[in-house]
Amino acid sequence: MIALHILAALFFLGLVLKETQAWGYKNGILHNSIWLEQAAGVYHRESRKGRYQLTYKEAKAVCKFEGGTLATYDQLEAARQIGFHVCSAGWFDKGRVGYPIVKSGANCGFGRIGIVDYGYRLNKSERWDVYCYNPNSKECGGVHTDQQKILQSPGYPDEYPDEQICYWHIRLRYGQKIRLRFLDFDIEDDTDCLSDFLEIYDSYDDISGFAGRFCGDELPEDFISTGNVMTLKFLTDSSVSAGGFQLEYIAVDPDQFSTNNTST
Ligand SMILES: *[C@@H]1O[C@H](CO)[C@@H](O)[C@H](O)[C@H]1NC(C)=O
Ligand SMILES: *[C@@H]1O[C@H](CO)[C@@H](O)[C@H](O)[C@H]1NC(C)=O
Ligand SMILES: [Ca+2]
Repeated sequence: MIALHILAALFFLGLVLKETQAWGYKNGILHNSIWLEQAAGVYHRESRKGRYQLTYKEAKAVCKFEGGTLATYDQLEAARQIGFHVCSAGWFDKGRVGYPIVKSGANCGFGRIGIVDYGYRLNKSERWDVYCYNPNSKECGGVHTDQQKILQSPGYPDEYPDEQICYWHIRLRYGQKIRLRFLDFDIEDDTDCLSDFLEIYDSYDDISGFAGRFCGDELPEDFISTGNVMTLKFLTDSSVSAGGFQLEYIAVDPDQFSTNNTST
């Protein structure tokens, strides 16, 4: 019995020591690189029609469409602990509704920090956004944690299909940045890119950190993230396709930040 207690204590101490090395504060947010992989698969989605349009059944379908499931409370909390902050209430596992808040603000989360939890909803016809979990990547979007990778529109180098919704979430190690470089670019062109477009977000969701919307056949400039996460969103409408795009992302380590990237 005593031996067991000692073993348990040693085990716990080992965990604590292992954990502390990986923790760090940045912008007042506690980040933990160990949790990164576990939390990487959590993401927020809204309906194509806009905010707060999904019933519970539709929310489940949205996650399933991308090969995922509704996120559990623990997955959402793990993601929040490493900086996942979204100011929109969404369905998650077992018909619960809430959203993850990292930084308190007057307009969001009632000044609280944590999962703002609306509880288990009795009325599953209510309309909210959704939080999904999918740790695996697929051709159209997915969560990517590799240090370097080529991403491309579905079907590339053939023309992309109509009615696509792809989100690529890139999450690298805490401290790293992400550098995007476009290799090929051809998306149905129109003023304001309303038909088909690729959007870049300097964040882990498609709500904050909007950094640009692109269409046409001009190669967008390289882009470097401010943190270790980035989101790319590719939407196509119901007619007219084009050649699609191919881009490469590369991890930039802290010691490379000072190097100015004037080369292309
Ligand atoms: C459930 O929610 C929907 C959408 O808000 C509403 O139209 C409906 O009346 C609600 N049903 C009940 C039984 O409250
Ligand atoms: C990078 O560019 C900035 C502004 O152009 C300059 O002030 C800085 O010295 C440059 N850093 C290096 C390492 O070349
Ligand atoms: Ca189109």
